[in-house]
Amino acid sequence: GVRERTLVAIKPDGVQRRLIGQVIKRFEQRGFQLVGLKMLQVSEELLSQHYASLHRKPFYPSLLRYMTSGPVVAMVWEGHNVVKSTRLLVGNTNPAEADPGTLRGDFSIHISRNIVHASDSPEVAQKEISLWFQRSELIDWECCDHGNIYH
Ligand code: YYY
Ligand code: MG
Repeated sequence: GVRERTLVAIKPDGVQRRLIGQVIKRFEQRGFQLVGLKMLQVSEELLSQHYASLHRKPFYPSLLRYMTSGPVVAMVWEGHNVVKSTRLLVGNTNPAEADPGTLRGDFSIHISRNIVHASDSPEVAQKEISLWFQRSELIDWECCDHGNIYH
């Protein structure tokens, strides 16, 4: 539906490199709607839950160090097909495989510094949103251009 939501996080490298505006701009210009936004220093506890499926990967310890190395900007974006569209907009996990025009394809080179996170399915998105945000931090609102973006 039009109310599908996904979690997007600008990772510490994206924040350090002053890419917050560039990332937000791509979602705004597409027509997606922002329903949650905050800057935070992520705890190991949160990350351990967020990346639960990666605990046994060889890169996990360095992923944890990187993701806690500085502040992250977490967002929830809403819209039709937003989970799939966001993955396409963000690009392949490995920037070397990410198409030009995608965030990773335009702003990163190495898999260990790929600037953004995006949920990979609607089910995972719901879990990640409830892990990262309180209900009270998410705003239900209607944008005035809604009728021009949807029929
Ligand atoms: O969802 P996505 O971020 O595109 O990739 P995941 O397979 O979920 O891995 C999460 C995160 O881990 C990835 O964005 C970078 C890091 N990573 C890595 O550093 N080295 C790898 N070989 C694979 C993933
Ligand atoms: Mg993932």
